[in-house]
Amino acid sequence: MRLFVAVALLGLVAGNSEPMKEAAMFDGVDNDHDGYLSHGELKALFFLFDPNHDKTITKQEFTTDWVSKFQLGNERQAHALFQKADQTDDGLLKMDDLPFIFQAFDLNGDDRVDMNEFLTKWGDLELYVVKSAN
Ligand SMILES: [Ca+2]
Ligand SMILES: [Ca+2]
Ligand SMILES: [Ca+2]
Repeated sequence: MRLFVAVALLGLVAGNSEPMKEAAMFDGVDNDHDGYLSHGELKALFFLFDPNHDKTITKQEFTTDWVSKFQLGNERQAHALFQKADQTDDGLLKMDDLPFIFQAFDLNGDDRVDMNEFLTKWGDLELYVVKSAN
C-alpha cells in the first residue's frame, strides 16, 4: 500500500494530473494563488499540524493530524517524517526547523516552492518512509 502511494506520487510528478491530497494541500495553503509557496505559506502548511497553536508541534500532534485529520498515512510514517523534519533534533517541530524544511522543498533555490517541487519532494519523503519502514 505504501509503495503504491509512492508510485502514484511519482506518476503525478511525471505528468499525471489526477487530483491528490498533496496537490489539494498545496492549493489550500497557496493563499495568493500564484502557484508558488512563499516562506510564509509553507509556514502556514507546517502549522496546520499545530492544533493548539502554541507554535510547537509535538510528535503527538503531528501523528494525530497526519493519521486522523489529514489521513495522509499511518503512525509509522508519521514518526519517520517527524524525525526527518526535526532538523534541530530537540524532539519538537518549531520555527527553527522551518528554514531547513523550506530549503529541502525549494529544489532549484529560487526562494519559492512550486507544485512540481512540492510533489517531487513529497514523493522523496514517501520513498524515504517506505525504505525506513523496512
Ligand atoms: Ca503563493
Ligand atoms: Ca502545539
Ligand atoms: Ca523553487
